[in-house]
Amino acid sequence: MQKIFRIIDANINRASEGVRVLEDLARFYYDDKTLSEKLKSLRHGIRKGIMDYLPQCLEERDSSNDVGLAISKELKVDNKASLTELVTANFKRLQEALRAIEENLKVIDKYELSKAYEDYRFTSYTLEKDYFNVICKVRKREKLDTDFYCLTAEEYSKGRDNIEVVKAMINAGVKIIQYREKDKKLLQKYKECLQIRELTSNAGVTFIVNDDIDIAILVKADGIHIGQDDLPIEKVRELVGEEMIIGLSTHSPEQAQDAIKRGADYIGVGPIYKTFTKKDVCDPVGLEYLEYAVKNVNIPFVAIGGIKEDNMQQVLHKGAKCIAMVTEIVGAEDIEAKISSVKQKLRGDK
Ligand code: 3NM
Repeated sequence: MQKIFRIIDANINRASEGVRVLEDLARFYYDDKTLSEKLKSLRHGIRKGIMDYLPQCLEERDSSNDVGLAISKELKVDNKASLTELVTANFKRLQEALRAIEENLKVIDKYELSKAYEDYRFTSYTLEKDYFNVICKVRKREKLDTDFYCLTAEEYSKGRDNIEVVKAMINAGVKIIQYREKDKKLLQKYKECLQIRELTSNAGVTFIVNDDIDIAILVKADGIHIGQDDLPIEKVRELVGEEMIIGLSTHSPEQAQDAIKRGADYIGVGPIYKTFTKKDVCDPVGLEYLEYAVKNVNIPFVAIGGIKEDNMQQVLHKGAKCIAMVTEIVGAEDIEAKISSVKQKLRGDK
């Protein structure tokens, strides 16, 4: 029975090493204090729990004669294609090791201690979910990390269709495009979104669908943008999951705070100036609400509504990090040239 300690020892190491990989990623890559602290405490617990039996564990340790080592060296299944896979693999390693410790402690009548390792296993399931949410949040922030946001509006596009307009936006280097069509039939919108999804995916451009949650899910858009009169954010989140970006149009400080509390990933702040593009929108909130947002909104936000090449400097001077334009872009004679000129101003070039 002493040899059971060899299994326990191997699995204590396996579990602790797995946690260490997760902890370092949480700490140095994802910069998440809460997660790294929880993982650290778990790692200490796993190591400490077995301290009384450390002599037996070390006595039975015989790593150089481990028959599993040669097999493991030849296997390529542990190549890590992505950070998510790395995280998942290490949580699985941790959970399997904890289960092995748990079962083997029972074999040698350490029932109480076995229960402690069962608790650690359950802690790890919760942490895995928390970890996944942190990864989603970071990914979504990366997808929203741009200073210029474009939207479609076929009726103002000078006879060009949305696909042509989107191609021009992509060619000009736009990093976020929202499909916004209020009066088209659902099937038509779905077909256009399918095409735009392919174009944006190929170009690494973030694609957001306005209003239609079903279309956003079906075409695997990066995000959904909704308004104040649409379904509550929490319910939209239930439908689209953690990975999808949810954006919400807001028109006042109260709406901004409410959106943050409810889990919006970004908000629209507007209309900054008079706009004729959004039919049912309130009067301009001017630069005042934007000033509030710059000081108090701690999630990404995009200034929108009546913004043109010739008034964008005012918006930037107020501190907006990202601006959106609809008619100024889709209605331009030469969309690519217009975007290029706007981007120059965003960079601060003359
Ligand atoms: N949302 P343009 S204003 C889609 O205030 C949209 O939430 C707004 O179009 C808001 O750049 C707007 O042509 C229309 O003025 C913006």
